[in-house]
Formats: sequence, C-alpha cells, structure tokens
Amino acid sequence: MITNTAQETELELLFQAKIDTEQKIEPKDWMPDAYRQNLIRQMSQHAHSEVIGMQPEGNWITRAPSLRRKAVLLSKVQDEAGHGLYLYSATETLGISRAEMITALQTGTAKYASIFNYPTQTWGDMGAIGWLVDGAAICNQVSLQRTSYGPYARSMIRICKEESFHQRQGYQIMIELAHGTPAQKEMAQDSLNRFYWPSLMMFGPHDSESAHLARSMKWKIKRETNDDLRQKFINQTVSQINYLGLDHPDKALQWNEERGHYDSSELNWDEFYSVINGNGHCNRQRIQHHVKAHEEGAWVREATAAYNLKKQLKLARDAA
Ligand code: FAQ
Repeated sequence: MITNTAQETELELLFQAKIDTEQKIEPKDWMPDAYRQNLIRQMSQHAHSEVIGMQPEGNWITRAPSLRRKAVLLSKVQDEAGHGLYLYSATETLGISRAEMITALQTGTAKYASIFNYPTQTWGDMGAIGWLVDGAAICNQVSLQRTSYGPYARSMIRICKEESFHQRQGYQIMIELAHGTPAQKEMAQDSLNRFYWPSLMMFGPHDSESAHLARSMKWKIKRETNDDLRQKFINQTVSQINYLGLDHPDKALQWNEERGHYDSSELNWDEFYSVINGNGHCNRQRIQHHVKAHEEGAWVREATAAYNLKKQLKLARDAA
C-alpha cells in the first residue's frame, strides 16, 4: 500500500526534477506548501515595494523643474503602479487574495523594500532613485526573469523593460546636474551620498544571514544570491560614478585583482534591521498614506464589485 507520505515524497521528487531541468512551475501544478508560501511572501513584498515606491517620487511630481520632467516622472510613477498590479495578479495565482495581501502590508506582517523609507529631499533624489534604486532593482529582476514560477518570471520580463527606461531617465537627471552649476553638482553629490548605501541594502542581508536563501536557491525562486547581486551592482556603479565626475561615497572601495571585484566597506546592518523592522525615517508615514488612499478608494472597489455582479446577473439571465 502506498501511504500519503510516500506519495508526497514522490510528488516532491518530481517537483524538484522539474525545477532541476529548468521547467516552469505553473499555478495548477502541484507544489510543496513551503514553496507556495515562500513565493507568496517574496512576490507580495515585491508588489508592495512597487506600490509604496510610488510615494517618494510622487512627492516631487508637483515640483519637477519643467513640464517635460513632470510628464516623465508622472509616467514613471504610473509604471510602478502597473508593476504592482502585475505582481499582485501573479501572486493571486498562488491562492491568496489581493485584500489579504493589502491587510498584511498595512498591519506590518508583510515587508516592502527598505529603500522607500528614506525621504526624498531634493530634485537630485529623483535622479538618484531612477539611477541607483531602479538600477539595483533591475540587477535583481534580470535574474528573476529565470525564476522557477511561471507567472512571476513572465511578469519580470515586462517589468525589466520598463525599469531600464526608469534607470536611464534617472541617470540622465544625474548627468545634467553633475555637469551643471556648482550648486547642481553639489545636489547630485548629496543625493548620491544619501542613496548609495540604502541601495546596496536592497539586496538583503549577507548570504550567511539570509533566512530564505538556501531554499529559494534550491527551488530556483532566486537565481543569484544577495551578496553576488550586490557585488555586481557595486562593480557596475563605479564607472557610472566616474562618468558623472562625482566622488564615490565609499572611501574604502578598492579593486581586488585576485577576486576580480571591488572590495567595499561593510554596510550599517543595524540601520538595515531598524528600517525593515519599522523604524526608518518614513515607515509610519508610508503606511499611513497607503491606508488613507486605500480608504478613499473604497467607493471605487464597491462600484466595480456592483458592476461585475450586475454583469454576471445579466449573463446568467441571458443563459437561462
Ligand atoms: N527591504 O532571507 P532574506 C523596486 C527581509 S522593486 C526590506 O535574504 P529574501 C522598483 C526579507 O523579506 C524593489 N526587507 O530574504 C522601484 C526577510 O524578511 P521576511 C523590491 C528586506 O526574500 C524602483 C528578511 O529580510 N524588489 O525597487 C530587504 O530571500 C523605484 C531576511 O532576508 C524585490 O522585492 C530589503 N531590502 O531576499 C519602485 C525583488 N532585504 O520576509 C519604485 C524581489 C531582505 O522573512 C521606485 N525580492 N529583507 O519577513 C527579492 O529578491 C528578495 O525578497 C530580497 C530578499 C533579495 C529582497
């Protein structure tokens, strides 16, 4: 007689074999509950990051220095909303509702990227966010295009295309400021100094401290480790800073011939954990703003639900 446990073991072996041979896992496929839960955690946090990430830049839409800059920033922020929507939809295929995800965000059960708890103080911060924050996001998301869960991988392909444009527009703001008046150059340097370190923290804790890394790599949810992706980003940013003619914020940065990488300073992990545990500059403000916007949008959700019900009723009556 085959027991439940033996059947589960066989299912798990078949599941892992599928992953090992680079086949995608689709919503209707069998998957271990821990795989499903880990994906819900990472994907919903990713979606929340896109949506909460609209706030720091949204803060500057009314103060953009020209009509063109305003239009570009507005469209970038709208793109982030779209990314949140693709990701929420992809996460819903795992059996969790949008409402449950929003509750988890608003009650602090689910996280969002630490970077969005830093304030945006100057126009230069719009440049630094596009260049560094979107740049770090792309670095990670390019590898997530090959993640094992089909809907997540497919959403990443489209998101990466848009993030590349975001990165370019941010870097272009930095080029103009860095090659502008001394005051503009100073603004660019200040934004770089403030956003460089939190951007490196976007990749998460060191591999040795990462709670989910081992299983996520085995299941190919993650394709590269936190430290490897961070190193890639550090390396690629050096020539970008040089081109801008700005000073690198990391005074200890040094090329290591043997490793073929730059060695860099240790990050302030106390700050990282403080921010992800709710004590950054803007954590409370970000969630309060989200709650307010969500409550103000209740009538839209109610109207949509009522419209859908009416449509279903008509379809049912027509079919009867
Ligand atoms: N911030 O075991 P690990 C964007 C948490 S998109 C906050 O290493 P994991 C676009 C982690 O959740 C940016 N929390 O975790 C944009 C876990 O806590 P938990 C978002 C963090 O998941 C641009 C704990 O620490 N991108 O910016 C952070 O294996 C401009 C232990 O860590 C993604 O979400 C952090 N930085 O690796 C929008 C990409 N790091 O869940 C607007 C997808 C770690 O147990 C404007 N996500 N934690 O409570 C990932 O690749 C992974 O989730 C990592 C973390 C790499 C972020």
